[in-house]
Amino acid sequence: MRTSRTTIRSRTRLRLAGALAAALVAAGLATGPAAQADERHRPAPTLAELAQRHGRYFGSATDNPELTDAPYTALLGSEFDQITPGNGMKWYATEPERGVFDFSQGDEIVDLARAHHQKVRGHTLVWHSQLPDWLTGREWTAAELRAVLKKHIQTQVRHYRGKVFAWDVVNEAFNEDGTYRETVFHKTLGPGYIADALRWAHQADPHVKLYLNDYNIEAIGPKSDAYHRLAKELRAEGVPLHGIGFQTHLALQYGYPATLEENLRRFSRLGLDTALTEVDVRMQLPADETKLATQAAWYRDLTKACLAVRRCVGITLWDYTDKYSWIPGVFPGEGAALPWDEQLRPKPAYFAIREALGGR
Ligand code: 9MR
Repeated sequence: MRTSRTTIRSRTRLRLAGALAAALVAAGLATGPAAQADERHRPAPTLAELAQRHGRYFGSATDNPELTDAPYTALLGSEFDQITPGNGMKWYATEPERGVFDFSQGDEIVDLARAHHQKVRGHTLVWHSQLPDWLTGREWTAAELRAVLKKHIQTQVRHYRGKVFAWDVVNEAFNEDGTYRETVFHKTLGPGYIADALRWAHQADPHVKLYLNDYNIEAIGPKSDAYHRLAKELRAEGVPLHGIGFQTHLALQYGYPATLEENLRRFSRLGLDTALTEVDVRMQLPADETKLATQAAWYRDLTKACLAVRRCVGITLWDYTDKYSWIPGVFPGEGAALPWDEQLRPKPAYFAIREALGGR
């Protein structure tokens, strides 16, 4: 087929006009009925996109057994820009026998996150819970346990170097009254195990952000005071601590932590990042409209608290759907804690988060 010069020229003109129109629409400059219709049909920005406008991430925990649920992983992959493995990077999973490492569960989640351009928070290196039997089933001398702890931390941090942007290095180190929790690590090594753990992790990956993480520290009180004191000391000694993770497992029956924003701010003033790392807001079942509305207000308020504090870097839900929440298994009669229900339908809390992030 012969094509004349005029046809080529007019095709080029058409193509240019199309490109120009697309650019105008993208820049929000196009007006008229067509552009307005386009605006109406544009998919709503995700929580991640809304959070990014504030320089924050919006993430969710997930767990390996759930990854076969396709509708679940579709939302996980599209709505969030950060993933935290709920269990897959814990000690029992990664070093099931002394010196024998298995990173398959964590790797599966890292691979999934990479496929969706999501970043990963590493959770967790040192915790008194979910430890392997070989560690809990015998006594250790301080020298032995130090060697075990150092090897565990450094092997795991090295494996995930460049793949996770932050680590919960020590999880849940304090009691409610602000005294040290009597864990195998504290009992055997003394409180210095925390500074050591941070230093060892830093040696293994000098770029990754290192956090201490705990629950019931959202409000100002004895437990968060203990973290404030420790963080100040560690910073003064030059120990590589970069952030504090506020798990934020809230429950309607205990009231909203009204000092959250002020608390986040006092940690920022120490030069630390903060993050809401395991957010859920549980209630006594059955859920009803009033409880769901209160829950939505709490999600709105905690999101706003993080946005109000410059160094609060992001928010992570402890999974995003009631279908996979840990709450009913641990607190019988309680649940409905997440912004999506068991059928993956968004609840009032989801819309409240959107609104707090400036979306509609
Ligand atoms: O979500 C985790 C759940 O699947 C486990 O059964 C549970 C065991 O304690 O741990 C859950 O995650 C915890 C997290 O690692 C640390 N903070 C408290 C979380 C809820 O227990």
